[in-house]
Amino acid sequence: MLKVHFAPNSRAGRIIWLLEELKLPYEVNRMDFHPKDLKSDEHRSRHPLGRIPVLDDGDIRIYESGAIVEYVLERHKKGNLKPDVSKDNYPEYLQWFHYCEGMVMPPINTIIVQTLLLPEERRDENVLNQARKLLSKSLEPVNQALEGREYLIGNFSAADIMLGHACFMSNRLGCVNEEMLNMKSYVENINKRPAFQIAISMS
Ligand SMILES: N[C@@H](CCC(=O)N[C@@H](CS)C(=O)NCC(=O)O)C(=O)O
Repeated sequence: MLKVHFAPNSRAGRIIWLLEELKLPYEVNRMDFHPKDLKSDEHRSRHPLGRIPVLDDGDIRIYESGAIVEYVLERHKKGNLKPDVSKDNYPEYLQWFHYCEGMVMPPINTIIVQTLLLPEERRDENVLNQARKLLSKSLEPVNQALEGREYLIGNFSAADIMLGHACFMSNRLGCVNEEMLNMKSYVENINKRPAFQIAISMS
């Protein structure tokens, strides 16, 4: 059985969301989003940096949320969350899938560090403002791509599980401004999916 090493309010939600969309059976090792769990020897033996998500599939262990999503889609072929390589929307799918960790998550990470993780005396308002600006800029092309579309490549796909999750987080951090109408309705579309609800309400 697939086993997800998980903590709430994290990218591990992407994996739960994926497995729920695909209706694949899985179990969860729930940890607290806290160094006592994530930086424990036990968890560092799963992920050298003590991060989540990590997936176990029998003897196979894999980390990096995007790699896990790809792995599950290929090894447990089920559902229709990835266009075939011959399809016109395949390049778009790849682009948005990777745009998530490449362009959107770096400023989100900085915002979380600067608002939640660092003690107040070490926070830097300039770094925070710069990250907020960069995040808004990174979201603009996503907002444009969503014009007239319910999901990133039209139909719901694993690109939404990656980038949609990051858009949801951006919105929760107050970084999707009111003019980004497509993004606002995209986040609502995601929020309506039962599999997403299971993933974000898991604690
Ligand atoms: N690029 C990695 C990022 C993994 C990552 O940084 N996960 C965060 C949770 S969203 C984490 O484990 N943070 C704990 C820490 O930084 O100590 C992925 O997509 O899996």
